[in-house]
Amino acid sequence: MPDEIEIIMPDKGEVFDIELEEDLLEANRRIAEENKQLLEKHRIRAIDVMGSVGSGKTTLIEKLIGLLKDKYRIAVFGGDVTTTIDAERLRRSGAKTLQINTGKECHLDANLVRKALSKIDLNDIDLLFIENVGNLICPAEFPLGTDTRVVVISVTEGPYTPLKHPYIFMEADVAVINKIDLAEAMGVDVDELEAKIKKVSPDVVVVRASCKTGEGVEKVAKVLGLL
Ligand SMILES: Nc1nc2c(ncn2[C@@H]2O[C@H](COP(=O)(O)OP(=O)(O)OP(=O)(O)O)[C@@H](O)[C@H]2O)c(=O)[nH]1
Ligand SMILES: [Mg+2]
Repeated sequence: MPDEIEIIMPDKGEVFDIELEEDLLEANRRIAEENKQLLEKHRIRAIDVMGSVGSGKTTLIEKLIGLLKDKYRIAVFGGDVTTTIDAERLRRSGAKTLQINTGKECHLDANLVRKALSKIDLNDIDLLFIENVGNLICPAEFPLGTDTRVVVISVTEGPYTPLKHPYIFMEADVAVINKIDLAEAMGVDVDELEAKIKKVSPDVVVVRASCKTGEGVEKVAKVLGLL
């Protein structure tokens, strides 16, 4: 039997302690800044992977780990509401994995990430992927202290995602259009989808991928400056 996956959860009342502060978002930003400084001090690249439910976040991270595990010492925090399904998958890819369960929150926050950071040896890793909870709204408002934010959308969400959820694209440095192998079946024009992303967020770097086949994953690693 493999070791049990370690689970980080808010202590009873902990979420409310932060909410009692005047400005929840400001409190989150402050802790995110502390996380960022801590990560910088240890020279750790940290990447927040956001996107809707089922867009391919875990698959992308799995593929990136496969590509990069000989070059970097990699850790992953898997954010999810209650399960360890993703953490089990990610651990099989060969990275040190920790699950962060939010309980019922629809996003990770800097406080939970700070807790998770305190559980790993920061001298032992170079690269940290944080899979956020599948959601296109809430994670945008809660930076975690990573140096880079990636949003993964898939063609199976249809052609309107960037217009309906502009904020997550405005927050992201890189947008991955995933499942391009299914574009034709879905009747989604990938050029148009990319144009919509650029319309709401002109500076975001867009990469097309099929994380299932691996197409485009190397390009994602390159634009992240990891290859
Ligand atoms: N056809 C196709 N399927 C894909 C691709 N990427 C991921 N999938 C499939 O899409 C499903 C969801 O992928 P995940 O990687 O679990 O998605 P996720 O964003 O991590 O999902 P949550 O964590 O539940 O939000 C799985 O069945 C994957 O095999 C792709 O490029 N093409
Ligand atoms: Mg996942």
